[in-house]
Amino acid sequence: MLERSDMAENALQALHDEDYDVPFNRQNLNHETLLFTGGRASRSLDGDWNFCVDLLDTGLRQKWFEMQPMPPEARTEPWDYDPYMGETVPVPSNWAVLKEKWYFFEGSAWYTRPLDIGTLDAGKRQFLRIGAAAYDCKIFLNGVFLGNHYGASTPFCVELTGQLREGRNWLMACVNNARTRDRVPMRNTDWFNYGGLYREVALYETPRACIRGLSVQLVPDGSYGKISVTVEADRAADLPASLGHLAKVQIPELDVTAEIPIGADGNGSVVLEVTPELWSPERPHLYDVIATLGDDCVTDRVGFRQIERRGTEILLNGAPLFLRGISVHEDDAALGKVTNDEDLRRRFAHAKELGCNFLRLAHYPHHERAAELADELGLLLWEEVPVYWAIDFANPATYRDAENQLLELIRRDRNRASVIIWSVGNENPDTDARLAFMRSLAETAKAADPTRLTSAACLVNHSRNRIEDRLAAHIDVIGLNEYYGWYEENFEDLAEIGANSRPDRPVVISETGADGVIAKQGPASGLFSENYMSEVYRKQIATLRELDYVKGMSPWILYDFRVERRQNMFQLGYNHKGLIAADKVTKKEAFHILAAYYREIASAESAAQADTRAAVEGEGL
Ligand code: GCB
Repeated sequence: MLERSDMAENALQALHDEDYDVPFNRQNLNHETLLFTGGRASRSLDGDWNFCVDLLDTGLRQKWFEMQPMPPEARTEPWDYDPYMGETVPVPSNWAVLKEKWYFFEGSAWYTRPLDIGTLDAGKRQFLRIGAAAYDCKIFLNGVFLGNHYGASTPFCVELTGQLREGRNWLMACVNNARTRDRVPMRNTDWFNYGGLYREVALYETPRACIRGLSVQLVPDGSYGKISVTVEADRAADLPASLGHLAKVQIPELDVTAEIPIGADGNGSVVLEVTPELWSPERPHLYDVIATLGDDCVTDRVGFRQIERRGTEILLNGAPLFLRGISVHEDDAALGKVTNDEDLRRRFAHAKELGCNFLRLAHYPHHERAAELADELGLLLWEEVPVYWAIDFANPATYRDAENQLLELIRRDRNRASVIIWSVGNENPDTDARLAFMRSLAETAKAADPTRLTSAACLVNHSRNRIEDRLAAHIDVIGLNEYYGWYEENFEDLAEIGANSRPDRPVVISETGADGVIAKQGPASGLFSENYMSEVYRKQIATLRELDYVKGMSPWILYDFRVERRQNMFQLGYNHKGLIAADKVTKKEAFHILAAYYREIASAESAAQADTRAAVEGEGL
C-alpha cells in the first residue's frame, strides 16, 4: 500500500504528467491472445458493475486502480473517487442510453466489480473474455494492470492465471471511447459513437495445455469431399507424455474421428476425406464438431460450403449466385449498440420478409451471435472492419490496429458458413497510402482465410464516370456505394457509369438509397419524403437490373439509425435511409418496392434451377 509521502508525490505527478497513459497502452490483448470458447463452460460477469465517467482521466493519473477497498472513515488521504462504492450500471450496456447527462460523454469511464473465487486449482488457467468494449479497454486485477485492447467491436481475452487469488478479487476496466484521428474508425463517422462494455463479459477456465484456436472448413477445391481442421494449441508441451502431442477431432454425424499431431509451432492440421451435406441458404445444415487436446475440449456447429468467384460470377457450391441483400447497423433506440437474440431474430426475420439471402453487417464487426444465427437461418453475410472514410493511412500504428481487428474478426467467425465476404473498408479516398494499407489488409485476410472472398465498399470515379479504384485489382468483389438520386443529383449518370465500366470481377452495390421520413415530421414530397425515397428505389432497380456484372446489392439500410451528424428538421439526430423506421416496426413504401424486385429475382432463379435439373435428368435418361 502507498505510504502517505508516496501518495503526496503521486498526487503531484498526477497533475504534471501528461504522458500518464503511455504505460497503459501496450495493446497486448489482441488476436494472439484470443481464446476459442465454443462449447466451454463459463461464468458470466454480466450484471451490475460500479461505474464512474472520468472526463479528465483522473483515474489513470491518480491510479484509482491501486486504491484498496476500505470504509471511508479508514482513508487517510482525500480521494476523488472510490471504485468500491457509488453508482452502478448494467453490463453489457452503452452509457449514452443510460442517463441523459452521459449521452454525449466521450472519454474514459471506470467499471469495477468483485470476483469471488473458491479453491484455485494449480493445474488450471483462467481467462477473462470481453465480447466488446468501445474503444480502448484497460484491464486491472487487484490493482495490477494486465493489458489493454484497441478496437470497439471485436472480442478479446486476458489471462488471469497467477493473478487471481482465492476469496475476493477486484476487477476493473477503464474504457475510453474518445474519437481520435489515428483510431479505426477515426473521429468522423456516420454512426453514433457509443462507448462502454457493451457485449458480454465472462470468465473461462482451461487445463494448462489448451486449444487456443480451432478452424474447420470445407477445402475449396471443387471436390466438396474434404474438410480441413486446424487446432492451435497453447502449451502443448505441458501435455502428459503418455498422451503424445496429439489433438483429436470428431464429427459424429459424419462418423469421423481423427488424430491431429501438434507440431513444434503448437499447430496441427488434418484433412478429412468426407462428403458432407453442403450448407446453403435453402438448406443450412450444420454439423457438430468436437476437438480435444488432453483434458481440454471445445465444440462448434459448422456448415460446409464453397464460395468462389469466377470472372464476374459469384458461385456458391458451384452455382451462380445473386446476393439479394440489405445493409444493417447495430443500433437500437433504447439499447444503443447492445444486441440480443430477440433483436437479431427480428432483424433476420425482416431481411427474410424482404426476400434477402444476404446481409451486409456494416461498418464494424457485429455481435458474434449474428453469424451464429445466420448459420442456422441460412443467410449469407458480408463482415467488415471499420476502415471508414479518412483513416490515418500513413500511420503504421493505425495499420496495426486495423489489421488486428481484422484478424480478431477472422479468428472469431472463420467457422461460420454464413460469412462469405471479409470487407476491408468503406468509401476511402484512392490515395497511394490508402492503397498500400488496404491492399495489405486484403492480403492478410486471404492469407488467414483462403476460403472466403474479400471486398471493400468503393466509390465511383466521378471525374471519369466509371467504376474505377486501384484497390479493385486486389479484392475479389468490388463493393460499390452509389447514391444516384440522392447525393448525386443527376440520375442518368448511373446508367452512363454502368455502360462505361467493364469490371473483370463481380460488383455488389454495397450501398444505395435515400432518406425517407415517415410520421408527422416527414414532408409530403421532395427530399426526405417517403415518396421521393420510393422513386429513388424504383429508378435504381430499373437501372441496376440491366448491368450484368452486378451480382448483388445491399441498399442502405434496414432500419433508421441514430447519428449526430444529421440535424436538419427532418433528421433530428437520425439517418432516415432505413426501409423500416427506428421503431423497427413501421415499414416504408421502399421496403415493398425492394421486396417485389427480390421476389422477381428469386423466382427467376428457381425457374432456371428447375430447367437445369430437368435438363440434367433428361440427359441421365
Ligand atoms: C455512405 C456511408 C454510410 C452512410 C451513408 C449515408 O456512403 O457508407 O455509412 O450512413 O452513406 O447515409 O450517407
